[in-house]
Amino acid sequence: MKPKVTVVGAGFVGAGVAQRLLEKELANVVLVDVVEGMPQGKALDMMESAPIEGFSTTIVGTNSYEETKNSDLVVITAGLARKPGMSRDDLQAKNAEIVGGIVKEVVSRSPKAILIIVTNPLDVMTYLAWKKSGFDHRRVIGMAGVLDSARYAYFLSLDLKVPPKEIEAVVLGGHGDLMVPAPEFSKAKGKSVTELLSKEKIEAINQRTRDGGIEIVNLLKTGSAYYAPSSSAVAMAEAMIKDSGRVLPCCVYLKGEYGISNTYCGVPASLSREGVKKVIELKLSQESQASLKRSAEHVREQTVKLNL
Ligand code: TXD
Repeated sequence: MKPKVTVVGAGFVGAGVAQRLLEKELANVVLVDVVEGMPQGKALDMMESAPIEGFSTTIVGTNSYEETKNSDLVVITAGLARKPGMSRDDLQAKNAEIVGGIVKEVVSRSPKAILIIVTNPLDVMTYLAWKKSGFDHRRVIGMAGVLDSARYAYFLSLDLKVPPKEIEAVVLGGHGDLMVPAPEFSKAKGKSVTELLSKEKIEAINQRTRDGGIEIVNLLKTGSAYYAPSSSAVAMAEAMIKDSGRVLPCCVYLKGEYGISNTYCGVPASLSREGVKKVIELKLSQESQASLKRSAEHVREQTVKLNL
């Protein structure tokens, strides 16, 4: 039997996640949104592509949580997205209300599920979802590092003139302006980028990566990115569904790893059907380690504002 995945929020990212899960035949999907008719319409439209794409997985769209019962995985993408001039932190109060309410609905019906949080501000929303769910922290994971690392890899590929898939890139830290691209762990065809590019060039690419989200917001003007974000969430879901142990940068709860405690923050983790199997501790340069701590501190300051 295929796993059951609930996607909450049938907007740009949620619909993309649902479509990729279906087309990769990873799971049967329940797509939930508050807007009447919208998740039903998108689900029907996706099912009508099944004869063309040839997938045998199914999707149901709904405005209620009844159909979500006994999901193996729940991806939460509901909430406001940024518009030009907004930071991710500006979304916090409203999205905390939305995500808190959704977590209550899903965990009572799917007590064994793993939660993947996508809504911004990502690290704070993941902490909130963990607290509200009462789940073991290994089963509540945020998506940001896969996306930030993919952006970093793409920007590096442009300068190095190497196909993006041949680049390994690592971005750590919170999903915000203080994220930490780690060139010392980023490679092109197995060679460290620190040997291939000048310091100045690397710093320019690091900065474009930190600004990767707002670059797209400013182009789109009415919302934020969704193609790469939906790919990223599905890469995490795939690792867990296939119990592959794949190491991906994810927002996870830290208990002393990297010298950081009692906060969610982005670091590489191996993913399995249990959720986070293991946090991978890289030996960072002093500079990256200090930046990671600063980024985690910012997440903690923002999290405190929720008064959980
Ligand atoms: O790296 C990352 N984690 C991110 C995060 C990358 C891209 C987008 N990121 C964030 O995801 C973004 O800042 C937003 O907070 C979310 C969703 O972004 P998306 O682009 O999909 O926003 P949309 O298209 O506006 O969709 C949001 C949907 C919309 O259909 C609403 O009706 C719905 O959420 N919504 C709800 N659904 C269910 N239940 C409730 N309460 C609810 N409230 C709104």
